[in-house]
Amino acid sequence: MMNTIWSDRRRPKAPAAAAPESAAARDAIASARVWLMQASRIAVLTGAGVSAESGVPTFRDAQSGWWAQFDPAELATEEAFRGDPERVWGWYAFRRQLTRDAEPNAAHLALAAFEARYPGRLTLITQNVDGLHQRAGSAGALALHGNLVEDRWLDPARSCCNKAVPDQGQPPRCPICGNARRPAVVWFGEMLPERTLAAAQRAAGSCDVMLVVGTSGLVYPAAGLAIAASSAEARVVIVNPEPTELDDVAQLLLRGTAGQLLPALLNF
Ligand code: BJW
Repeated sequence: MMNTIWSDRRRPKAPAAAAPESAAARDAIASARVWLMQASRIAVLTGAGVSAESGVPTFRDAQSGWWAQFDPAELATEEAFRGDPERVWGWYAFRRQLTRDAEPNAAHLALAAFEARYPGRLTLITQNVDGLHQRAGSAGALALHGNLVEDRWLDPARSCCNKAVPDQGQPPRCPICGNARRPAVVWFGEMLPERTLAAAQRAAGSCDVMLVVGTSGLVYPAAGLAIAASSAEARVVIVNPEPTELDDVAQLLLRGTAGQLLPALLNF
């Protein structure tokens, strides 16, 4: 079994592009603010980019993303875990520590403050497993892809599976049947939590405005929520320093970072 020491060997992240200061950019931000002020229901779909300014790596950014260094098929599938549990468990243990050391940034805090100011007006849907929205105060965030700090049984628990014995570097196992604990996240090919996804679909289908923040829009069914919102006549606003797969469904593209733009959009 390969004994991997996880370290951060990715190249340093290039500085994010500053929010454009042009008159057109200012007008676009002003338009988005008006839409948000007028909206009774706002849905926000976030991805890894919203945590980038907290120092948590994204998946697909060309130099700094996890998939620039590792093959997702070897780390983010059940097959990978069964094939090399020590390697996958080690990667998650490394990421758990990394996110424990991270703090919510201005984007997480702006969303949480808005929810506190206008209870029930904003539904936060996140693909992130890092818990930073929740730590910022967004307790009701709909976490589509699970939670990095929790784990669960790999196979349906049997009557003997009530104790997991830790094992150096390996996932803890039931001492009787060998069932293993695995991270409580959603890997490729796995179903999303049914009720959470249904609540997200309801929010997407009934919102007046959807903000799509810090996601490449490549992963389904999460990306389909922006398409559903657009089909239901919501205004879709994308906040991202780079182009995304969802740009075609957006009415406004705000090219800047989440930490710069969300406080400016939501401070009313
Ligand atoms: C900034 C910034 C700053 C940088 N500010 N922005 C329909 C069509 C095609 C394929 C499928 C389909 N339906 C299902 C599939 C298969 C698959 C899929 O979507 N594959 C595609 C890749 C092609 N989906 C699934 O398997 C899902 N399950 C499912 O559908 O079950 C039913 C089913 C099963 C089998 C067959 C068919 C149906 C499950 C998906 C689970 C995704 N899991 C992961 C790992 C979670 C655990 C972990 O963390 O380890 O979730 S993969 C990874 O991608 C993670 C993320 O949540 C997810 C999305 O990534 P995200 O957040 O968009 O990050 P990036 O890195 O891609 O983008 C970051 C963005 O931020 C960039 O745009 C930057 O520019 C930007 N950014 N700094 C703002 N400061």
